[in-house]
Amino acid sequence: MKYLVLNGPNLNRLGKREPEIYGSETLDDVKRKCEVLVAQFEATVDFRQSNHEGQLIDWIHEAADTEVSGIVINPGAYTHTSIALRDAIASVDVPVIEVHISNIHAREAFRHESKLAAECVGQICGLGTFGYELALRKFLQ
Ligand code: CA2
Repeated sequence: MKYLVLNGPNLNRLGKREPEIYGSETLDDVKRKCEVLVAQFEATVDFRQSNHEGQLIDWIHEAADTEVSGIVINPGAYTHTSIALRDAIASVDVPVIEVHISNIHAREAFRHESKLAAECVGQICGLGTFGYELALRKFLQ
């Protein structure tokens, strides 16, 4: 089985600023943890990051055409704004789990709403980068 982990805007800065909100791990650290986890299940993971909405949409479409079994997405701030990403998730048969490192419900009001969550299997937030592993475990079970 192969899985796709997508990361949205600014997540390439993880571990470089705001450790009190996002922790001190870099996105490369998270990638390695995901790779180690899926290898235990003889699966593979393609871990990607983009600052561009259209690129994330193209990757979601590509997943549907390349037999990806599940997508884990941290859409970054596009979570709260992007009808286009929501439509992309709705347009594919691949199950999607939304992940946030921070607890978006305990932060500014504009972060409380997700435009994507209703089209996802579920949402994990506030559990730090462990959320990525939990989401993958759901697919791997
Ligand atoms: O908690 C999350 O994972 C978020 O998706 C992160 C987004 C934020 O807009 C969402 O509301 C919640 C922000 C990603 C930016 O990451 C940074 C990393 C290091 C320093 C500053 C920002």
